[in-house]
Amino acid sequence: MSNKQAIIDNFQILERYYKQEGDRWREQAYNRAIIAIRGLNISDIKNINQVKKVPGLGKQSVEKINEYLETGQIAKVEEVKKLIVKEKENQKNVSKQRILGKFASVLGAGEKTAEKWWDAGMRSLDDLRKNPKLLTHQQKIGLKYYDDLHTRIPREYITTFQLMVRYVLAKEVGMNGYELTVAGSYRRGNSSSGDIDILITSKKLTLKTIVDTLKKWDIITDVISMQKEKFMGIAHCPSGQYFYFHVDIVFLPKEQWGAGLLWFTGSKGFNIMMRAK
Ligand code: DCP
Ligand code: CA
Repeated sequence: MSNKQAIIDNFQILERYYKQEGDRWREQAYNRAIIAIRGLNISDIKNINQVKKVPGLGKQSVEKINEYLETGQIAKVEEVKKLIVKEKENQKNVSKQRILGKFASVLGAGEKTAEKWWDAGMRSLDDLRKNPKLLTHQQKIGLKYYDDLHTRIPREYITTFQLMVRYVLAKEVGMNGYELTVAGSYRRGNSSSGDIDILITSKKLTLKTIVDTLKKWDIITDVISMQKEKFMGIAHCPSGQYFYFHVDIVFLPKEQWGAGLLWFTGSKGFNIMMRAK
């Protein structure tokens, strides 16, 4: 490589470094110097006298060129090179962390799953959606409703939803056939909630018949898991079908109602304190 090109390369490193440091004055000085060297009407720089008194080349730049001609490198460039590489790696790490964070926020995923997806070459939620083989049933649902599931549910919406569920269940077994309470943060009076937690007890209904009824009315759209006493899934208001949310239904025998209500109302921190006592 000619000295001329090598000096341009070195000055480009300095320009980038000072840009990174926010030193606009030096950044521009090296930018002007690069333009000046490129514009020189000589094929190479062999002697420092060739670049003295060139418009655009300040004292500092001439000194650096001299240093290069005498030693074959510029100390400042060697020093900042590593810092620039580090900054690049840093940016890479930041974006990797951002993607891992997003992956871990998918319903049913955690830090380990996020790492696994990263290692499989996944870099976005859309990459995941195109690779269903990497996903569990729950994660598929998490991706399908990703934005909705990360939107808080307004209190008024939960109130309306609850009325609708009460109406539908009353159609099945009458008003006195069951007891229902929305617990969780809603029962604690919060103005919005992350999901809807419903507690039900009934002598006439089972959890299965409740879920089947809500499915039939197009209120429950997806089942995440179904156990004897607990349902987890996705629901929406059929009239407002563009917003889907997470619903947990806990079904309890009447004699466990009080304890269940206490547990399911929380908060989590309060429950931990209570258990400690
Ligand atoms: N709960 C608990 N221990 C846990 C998780 C939950 O005791 N590890 C109880 C207390 C919670 C209730 O279950 O209040 C409902 O759990 P949620 O995760 O739905 O929490 P919240 O309803 O309190 O808040 P959010 O508005 O985020 O849904
Ligand atoms: Ca909740």
